[in-house]
Amino acid sequence: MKTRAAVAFAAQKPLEIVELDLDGPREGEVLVEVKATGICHTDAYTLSGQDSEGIFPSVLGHEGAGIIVDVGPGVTSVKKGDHVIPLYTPECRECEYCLSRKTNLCQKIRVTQGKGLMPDGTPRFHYNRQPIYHYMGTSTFSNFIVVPEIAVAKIREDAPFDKVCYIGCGVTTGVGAVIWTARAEPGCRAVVFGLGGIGLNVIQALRMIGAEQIVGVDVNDSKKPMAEKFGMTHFVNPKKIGTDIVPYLVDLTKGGADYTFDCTGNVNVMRQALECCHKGWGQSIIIGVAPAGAEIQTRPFQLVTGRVWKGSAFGGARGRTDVPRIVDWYMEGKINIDDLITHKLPLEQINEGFDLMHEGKSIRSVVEF
Ligand code: NAD
Ligand code: DAO
Ligand code: ZN
Ligand code: ZN
Repeated sequence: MKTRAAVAFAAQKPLEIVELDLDGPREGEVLVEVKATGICHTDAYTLSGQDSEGIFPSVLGHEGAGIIVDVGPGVTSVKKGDHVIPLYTPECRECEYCLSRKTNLCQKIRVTQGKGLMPDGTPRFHYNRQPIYHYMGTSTFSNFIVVPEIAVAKIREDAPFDKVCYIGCGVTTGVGAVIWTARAEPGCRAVVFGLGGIGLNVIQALRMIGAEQIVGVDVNDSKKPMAEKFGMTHFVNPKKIGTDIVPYLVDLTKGGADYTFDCTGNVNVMRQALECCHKGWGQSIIIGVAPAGAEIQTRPFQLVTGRVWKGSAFGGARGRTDVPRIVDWYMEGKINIDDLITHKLPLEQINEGFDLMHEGKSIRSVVEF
């Protein structure tokens, strides 16, 4: 069949809208009609050429929602007509990683996914008979995609695609870091560094679980009103306090935070986030993705004295199990997604969505097919 897609033919070049050939689903695969997709920093990072795993030409996009329109042989967990969110972190429920119950990083299709291929080692997209590679196992900048059944979360049918597509990455990353990575408890004190799309989702999850204090830190004062709307109780702009941020935050949180979250990707901020944790038990969760080659630093005594440094990918969420729960939380009004979708665009204007993100004018732009 044919599908309309925004193709990244080369790094640092605008995406081009073309019609691709798409092979149908094979054993264990499903064909999804993508209804809406968000544009995330990671798509821009790969398009910039800095991503060592970036492959061109490819169809980017990893934050989508849509409907299954066909299934390949042997598919049992989903069927035609099901509403789904594609998962860049699949959940096979049978690999060593899934069975460990210690991680959400299912490895069942990791090798081929990293090469931009389907699990049988071939691509489903072609253009002028040349292969076009998949991206993060999802490629949601295409109107139709083929993905393994272990890489879709079945969701309720009354959930609006143009909102819940954001659960495909940003919402789950922020909300999940609080719920599944930190396992933060009611009454805790937390500091969130970076009040962009990810930080706001961390904040609303902290409010949802009943955190006592939610301190937001950002170098940009304009982030304050939205963060307050999402549950931030105190705002700190490090450029305006006139003193070292770490002792300032330790004092503000009455001895250090129980949980801190880096949502900036800046390694100096990651150090501050660790060091303003409470002695003896504070946990710092790294969510931000640092530039290629960057390294983190601290004095080991920070860890000897009980602070814990952790990372979180896709919020520690097991996609097929946890993503439908987050969709329910949205539908029940427990989390707010609507205010985070600041722009909606047709596929033809997808490059404008990237511009809005680079200019800091959007929280999330969503492309509707
Ligand atoms: P964003 O650019 O919208 O927000 C970042 C915020 O950090 C901005 O408000 C900016 O003003 C603030 N900031 C920058 N430097 C700062 C500093 N020195 N001190 C305090 N605040 C500072 O980005 P986003 O969409 O919210 O994404 C945040 C990070 O999360 C990115 O690095 C992204 O790649 C990463 N991410 C990680 C995962 C994961 O699974 N771990 C998934 C998605 C995104
Ligand atoms: O299992 O090695 C692996 C791959 C894990 C990929 C997790 C990626 C999460 C962080 C990148 C930002 C995603 C938008
Ligand atoms: Zn993303
Ligand atoms: Zn697995």
